[in-house]
Amino acid sequence: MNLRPLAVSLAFAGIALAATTGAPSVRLATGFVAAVPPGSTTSAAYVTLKNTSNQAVRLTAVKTTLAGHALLMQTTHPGHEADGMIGMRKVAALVIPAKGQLVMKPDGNHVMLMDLKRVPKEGERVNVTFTFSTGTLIVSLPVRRPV
Ligand SMILES: [Cu+2]
Repeated sequence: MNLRPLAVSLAFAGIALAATTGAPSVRLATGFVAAVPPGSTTSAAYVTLKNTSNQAVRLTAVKTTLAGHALLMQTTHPGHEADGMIGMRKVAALVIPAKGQLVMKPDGNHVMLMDLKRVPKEGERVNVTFTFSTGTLIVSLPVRRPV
């Protein structure tokens, strides 16, 4: 009995599995988690994500052990601070255009970190898991003050 062909096919199966779960066609260009004062219960993460594929990719969920909930949000009425109408709304997904990028920033799209389990300290790194229509990406983000 020759076991070699079986071992080879299992090895290929392993490679195929890794490719389908670990290749969302998106990479992190830059990003950070905002440092917040002691006692804070919310913070935010801001990332720039690049889509390397020829098709639009949807970012549908974010998760981190730092926070009870992480929500995708858009800032509404940016630039109308005088109205006192700066607001945020939760969105089901943010789209990264084909061969394009999604830029998050304090007055724009962001990931709201709610129900903080602890206050993120400036200089530490936090693991954040991004779920896309194409797969999952886990990144390590530094904690710093928003500019
Ligand atoms: Cu928000």
